[in-house]
Amino acid sequence: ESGYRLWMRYDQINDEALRTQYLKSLSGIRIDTISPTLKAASDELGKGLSGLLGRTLGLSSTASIEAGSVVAGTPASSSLIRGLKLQSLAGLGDEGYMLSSMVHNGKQITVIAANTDVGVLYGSFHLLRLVQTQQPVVKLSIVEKPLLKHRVLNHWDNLDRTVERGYAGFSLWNWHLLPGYLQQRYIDYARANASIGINGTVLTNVNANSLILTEEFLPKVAAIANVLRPYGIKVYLTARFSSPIEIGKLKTADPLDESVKKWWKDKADEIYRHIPDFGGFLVKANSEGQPGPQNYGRSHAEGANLLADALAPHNGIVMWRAFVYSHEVDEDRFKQAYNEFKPLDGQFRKNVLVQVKNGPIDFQPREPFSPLFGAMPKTPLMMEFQITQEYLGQATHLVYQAPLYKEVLDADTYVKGKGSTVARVVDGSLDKHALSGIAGVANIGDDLNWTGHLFGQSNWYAFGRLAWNHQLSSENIADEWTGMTFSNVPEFKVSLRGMMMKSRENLVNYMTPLGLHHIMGWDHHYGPGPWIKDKPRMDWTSFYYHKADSVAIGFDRTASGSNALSQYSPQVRKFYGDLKTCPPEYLLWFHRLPWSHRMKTGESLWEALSQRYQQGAESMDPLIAGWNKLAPYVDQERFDQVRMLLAIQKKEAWWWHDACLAYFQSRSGLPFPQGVTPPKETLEFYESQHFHFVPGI
Ligand code: BDP
Repeated sequence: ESGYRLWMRYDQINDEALRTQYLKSLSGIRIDTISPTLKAASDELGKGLSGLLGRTLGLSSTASIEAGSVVAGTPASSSLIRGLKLQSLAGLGDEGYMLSSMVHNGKQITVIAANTDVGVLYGSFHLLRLVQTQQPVVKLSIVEKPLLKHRVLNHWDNLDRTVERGYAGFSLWNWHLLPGYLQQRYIDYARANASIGINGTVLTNVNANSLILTEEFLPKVAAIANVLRPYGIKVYLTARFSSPIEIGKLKTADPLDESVKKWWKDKADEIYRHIPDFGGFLVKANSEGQPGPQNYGRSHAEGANLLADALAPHNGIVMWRAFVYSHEVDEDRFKQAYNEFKPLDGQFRKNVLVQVKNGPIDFQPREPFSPLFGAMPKTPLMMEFQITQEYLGQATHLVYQAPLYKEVLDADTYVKGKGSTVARVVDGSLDKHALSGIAGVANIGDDLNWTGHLFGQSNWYAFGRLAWNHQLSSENIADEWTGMTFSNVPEFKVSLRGMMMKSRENLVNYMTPLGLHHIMGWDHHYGPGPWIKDKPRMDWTSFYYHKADSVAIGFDRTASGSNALSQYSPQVRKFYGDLKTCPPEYLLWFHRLPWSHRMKTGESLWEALSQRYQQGAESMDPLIAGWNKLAPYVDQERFDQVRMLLAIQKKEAWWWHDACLAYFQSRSGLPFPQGVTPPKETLEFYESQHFHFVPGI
């Protein structure tokens, strides 16, 4: 058991009584017309229920309806569903579904109904999830529809199959063998995504290569799109802004130039000839050396609109990233995306979403929410989370990220009074946008278990579930995932939930406690590097963010410092700006404080910082002991995968502890408080560590 089957394992339920009970309600499947999507649904139901219930279920388009039949379809695909005249379908849109226990001609049946085939597919996965997690399937009355429209994975995959910030092997997309050879993995990827409602995927890196837009690659992209289509997944590509020059032989890529406009229009037409339901473009422009409209003195809006106009006739969208920070480092990097984008509010075409990273800097273990959320009411803002663990221990640390995602989604911007959460900005309900979306930078590669660390699967899963419904709790998502991936034994689930729920905070403690941020190793971002200073850009160093000296530590973002807090609404500004209310988790994000600063606990800042590092590193022992206790519930191979990685994680957690404490003590000059283990080696030792190979750069 390598982990390849993800959460779609469908092994027979051990408890015979339970199986018998399920078989009473789920004894055969009837799906009438078979479109590719309904075939996917019926295959999944057939395979899943037969596996779980240990009996091959009759699957038919003509079978008579018996007690226990599962009837799945839309009013268009099934005369039976049409005949039921289901009222709730009206409110379900084109992706929602209902699961209902009903009596039909005196027989108890289960209905999976939707307005569209993909709704039926989503409903089928929901029914399977209920059985996989051993929930009752009688008296069902479930109505679901997604809160967000575009639920998209972003692959940072290069055409040579390396993956930027990817720690799970090489890219899934085998460009060399496409379009002729279609791996089973593409189908399983589609199944996994459909099972959690992901409906789009950007195949290529945001640091884009224009070759993907040529006739050499488009047939390959079309082949992938053909595999994903039945599963309701649209394909998107990253568009390199200078493509008209690089592959179009034009002299300019100026968005206001007529030949450039025509080039993109023709390019869009060409792409849609290959892929009639192509989703659109994701663009990183004028950021970290990528070309963009500013090369021609044009704004981000002018750049985005150029592409939006080319895609509009085909109903494509542009996801334009707000991850920008300028060449001049005189302004706090925290403020730059807001400064550049806020003035453009209202200038984007209707088919543009501005895609904003969750925090103002870059996917740190903890960031306050980006102040752009709430600041651009006239523009739909798309959330960008990172599923791949660039700054969260890469593929060796067990970190369940749902709590991180939830923390951001549930944060209150207060822009329209209390309750103006980031989630409501993103789902469009706050400012009444029809377009809405969320993106997750994928952690998927060609490793046998897809994500490098088995628990990376939980983050892919959690991302999808929250993209569908951001109101779900992290605990429930963890329970679903563990039940489907490992075991439904209650003690097992409770223990694992506890371990998963603590994992992110533990990591914050051993990496960046009390609001420290961006203190990782240079370039590869592997391991600690709080000493990093004197690099070509100040805001790529660690020192820029913590500024620790013999007196104080932290980044003053209040009015006496960079005043980045002014980008938030007054309530948020006050909350973080006032030392009386600022939670310790965000302290050094917003305040520069003397080492002697008294925390609410009575400890000094130095003591608190040291203790958090200690707590973080020490948290590894209970985690390891906890996992070892779960051995009886997990097969050997997957158990060992996690066990070995936990040992590496423990070493690395102590490495963070030791290196950071050695460094910060060299600044504070203070003794380690009681109970804090002094670093094993000297600061020079930690600084001298070099790594010849770290994946994902
Ligand atoms: C940073 C990564 C870099 C990405 C960049 C981005 O270090 O590899 O290209 O973000 O999001 O997190 O564009």
